[in-house]
Amino acid sequence: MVLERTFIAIKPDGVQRGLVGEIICRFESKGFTLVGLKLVQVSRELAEQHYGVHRERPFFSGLVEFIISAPLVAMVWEGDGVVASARKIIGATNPLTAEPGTIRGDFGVNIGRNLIHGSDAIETANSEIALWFLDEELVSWQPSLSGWIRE
Ligand code: IDP
Ligand code: MG
Repeated sequence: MVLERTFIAIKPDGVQRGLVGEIICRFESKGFTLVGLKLVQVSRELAEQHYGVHRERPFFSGLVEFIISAPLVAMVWEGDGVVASARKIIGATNPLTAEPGTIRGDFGVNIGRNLIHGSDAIETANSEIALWFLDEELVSWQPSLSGWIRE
């Protein structure tokens, strides 16, 4: 397995609903390593850039307004296969169809309030990490438990 990094954001609804600890816990308990973390009041420019691929979609303007409406928690998580695994932990885009046991499946009921973002591929992860974090904001470290988490 190749050690990967992915960009995860707890959206404003997750922060407002007091789910930051619960959501971080899902990734920590799984065995992934937190290498970047900050609370951000996002600018319109950053939100539009982050969701640029959806610019032509009908929900785009509402999505940008939502993302800039209150602080979000931006994170980078590291681990074997973390990009695809994080998407599984997060669950399907629509919380109503997301499986129980996933973050969206356990805590959400509406596609416009689906609590969390996770990069959808390794290249996307790399560009999102570069968009949201400066190099010096990311910390490479070896958890002392790592020998009990991976061979
Ligand atoms: P993803 O977050 O699971 O990758 P995408 O299709 O990339 O889902 O959509 C990005 C975000 O846009 C979703 O997480 C959600 O917040 C929002 N979104 C997607 N589809 C809709 C919709 O039909 N109505 C409202 N918001 C939507
Ligand atoms: Mg997406």
